[in-house]
Amino acid sequence: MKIYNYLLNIIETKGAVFLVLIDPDKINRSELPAFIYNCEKSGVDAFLIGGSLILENDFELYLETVKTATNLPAIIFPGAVTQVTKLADAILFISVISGRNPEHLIGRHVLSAPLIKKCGLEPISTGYIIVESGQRTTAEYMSGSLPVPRKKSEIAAATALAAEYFGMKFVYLEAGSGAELTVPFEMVKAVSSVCSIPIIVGGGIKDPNTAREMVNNGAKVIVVGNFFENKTNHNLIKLFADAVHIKLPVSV
Ligand code: 1GP
Repeated sequence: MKIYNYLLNIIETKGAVFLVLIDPDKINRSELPAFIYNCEKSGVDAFLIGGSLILENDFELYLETVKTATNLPAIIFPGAVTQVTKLADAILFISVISGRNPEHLIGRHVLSAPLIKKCGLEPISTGYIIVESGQRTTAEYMSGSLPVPRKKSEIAAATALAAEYFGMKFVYLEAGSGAELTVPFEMVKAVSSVCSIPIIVGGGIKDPNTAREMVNNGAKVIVVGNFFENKTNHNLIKLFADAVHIKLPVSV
């Protein structure tokens, strides 16, 4: 529970957590130290490492490079059983609860649970709700599941509540990496009004104001990945962190 408690503590002290998602296929290993240093000094709270489809074949080496570069937690965001390594600090143990595909509801979990135990990794049980976001996303396609329609916030809220009753630790409202449209604010609000477990929101967030608005509507963890895969956006990391950390005064 070490990393989970670390995240809860940040929610308590800073208002919300800012996570940067690093997709090993998108950020070259040689560029990691500089990028991670920049994130760390800009106020990023932890890293998610992974993605729905990863072609980079040395996940272990990638994690080792991340861990050498930072003391911030590296949390696996798994797309496959091959993305389990003891070098990480924790793993989001994700069940795609918006879908009805048994493989992604429980199948992969049965295969990965013994590996996670063997590695001594902290599993953080997460109900993953894929939300319609314009075009079809990799998360949607790879999980073989239908997303929740954008205008059906009540479905997302009922699904999130079911996750809470299952004892899950987080609900993740996911528009998909590089999504055209983010999760609607109304949906974040509807979910946060019925559900007392913290809500992670990610997918298609490209500006600090959107990140802040997600938090204002009840999100407790904001994930940004795609936007920072473009180096010209790296100077904005701090603005995102400041926007997410609503309880902290903005520093210069
Ligand atoms: C994707 O929610 C994450 O799984 C982050 O999305 O890459 O669009 O920021 P982006």
